[in-house]
Amino acid sequence: MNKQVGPNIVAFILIAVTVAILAIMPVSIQITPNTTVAQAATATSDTANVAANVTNPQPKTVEYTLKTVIGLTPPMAFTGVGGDIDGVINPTLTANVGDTVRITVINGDPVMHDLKIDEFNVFTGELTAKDQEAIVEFVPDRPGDFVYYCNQPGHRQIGMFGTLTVTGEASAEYVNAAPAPEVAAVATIAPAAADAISIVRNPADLPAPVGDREPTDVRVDLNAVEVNGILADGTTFRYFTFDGKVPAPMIRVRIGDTVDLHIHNDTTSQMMHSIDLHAVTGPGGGAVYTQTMPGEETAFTFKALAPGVFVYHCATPSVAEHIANGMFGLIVVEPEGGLPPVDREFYVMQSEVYTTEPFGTKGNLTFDYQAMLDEQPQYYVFNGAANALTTDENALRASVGETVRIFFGVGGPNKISSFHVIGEMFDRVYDLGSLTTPPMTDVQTTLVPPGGATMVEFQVQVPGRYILVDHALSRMERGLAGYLYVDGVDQPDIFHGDELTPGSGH
Ligand SMILES: [Cu+2]
Repeated sequence: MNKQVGPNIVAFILIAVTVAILAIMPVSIQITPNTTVAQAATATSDTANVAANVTNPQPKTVEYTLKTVIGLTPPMAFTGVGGDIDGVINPTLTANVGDTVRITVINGDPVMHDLKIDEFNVFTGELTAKDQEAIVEFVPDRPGDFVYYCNQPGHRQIGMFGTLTVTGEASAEYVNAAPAPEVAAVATIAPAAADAISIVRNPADLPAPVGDREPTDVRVDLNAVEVNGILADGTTFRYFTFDGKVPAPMIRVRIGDTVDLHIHNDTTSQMMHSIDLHAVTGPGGGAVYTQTMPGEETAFTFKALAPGVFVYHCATPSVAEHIANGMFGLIVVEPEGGLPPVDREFYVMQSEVYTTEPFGTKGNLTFDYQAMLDEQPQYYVFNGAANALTTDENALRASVGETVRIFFGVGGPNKISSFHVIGEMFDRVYDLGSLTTPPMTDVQTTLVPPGGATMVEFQVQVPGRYILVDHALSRMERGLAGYLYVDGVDQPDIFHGDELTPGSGH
């Protein structure tokens, strides 16, 4: 087209011709069950599109329907519904530049999904209920292969994506568009969730020792439930939990026990959940048989073959996300004859919380998937929340002369803990949670890997406040601390000093 002479006149003629062509076309021609050519009203509404039509075919409306599917290969995907793409997993969608592309997305399960195409600002919003539908409509302005995908954490990574192939020439509008000005993102933080509950498990909340008994059958029921929880004072976060607390309930059995393990996923859940117990000998530690939809229940049995302190966790993709959001606990398999008796037992687990907003931000914080991939948490926590075990309600308590045992595990998902109690040594460390290896004695700090645990024992001999930390002490500034209060009479032969800071145990 010669742009030197009368572009307005040329545009007018083109509009007229286009309108004339459209006028003699049926409003809607069914080409395939899934592809409709409709009157493209927008094509005549501005000259830019008209210019594009010179090199591109007549704009048409292209319709596709995609349904989410779980449990095939890949484990999560979109499947085509109707037309040429019927039954095709993650089908390639095609369109020309200038076409109106209409995609209907049906949620095929009660798990939260969506559909996004970054380049065209396409987003269905979150689909939370089974059979919920959303329709997106857009006009691609440039050719290329573009990815459509589910934006829920981990879903794209395990297969929920496909290609939209656009052919033709880029529209004049796209070619001539000035670069978009950089707009600084304005962070908007939602107010703290009004229904947020404490998700902190009290460290004294653990089952009684198994003791000396014969092997038996044990049934364990866990309920996966997603809740708004209190992460810090004035700060809330969406947690994934087993039974509403972090860590999940300690499971305590004996070697030789047969465990009948049931996972129920709460009807209010928006995710699948499952379980992988490190005490299990079998596929996925149970995860293969327990991918559980909201409102459903799964079960499997296993025999506890080895004694030890083992981590268990949700193993639904993104596994790291489900762990970071609170789905982990310990299963203690006691040896024959049980564990040596102690005066106090405690249950403490460390994990990281990945939020978009910086540490200390008030309001309802959002999970940051990229920060998790980068292993850059904002919070480090014992038992689920910032400084959770420093409160009067949840601190550890013992008396002078008593022997304390701490089952300590790291959910992670990513960071090793250098577990230490300020003001004490561990008399015994059952390193890496092994109960068949003789314990190390007189240890200051012990390493506990993600997905690992330890059992430490020590006698408390001097009253005061002791502080549980990860001796990577920067993490104390991000919420990682717990108090052990020891009451009783002073022991000046062991420790004597004039207290400078009231209440400080070190
Ligand atoms: Cu889960």
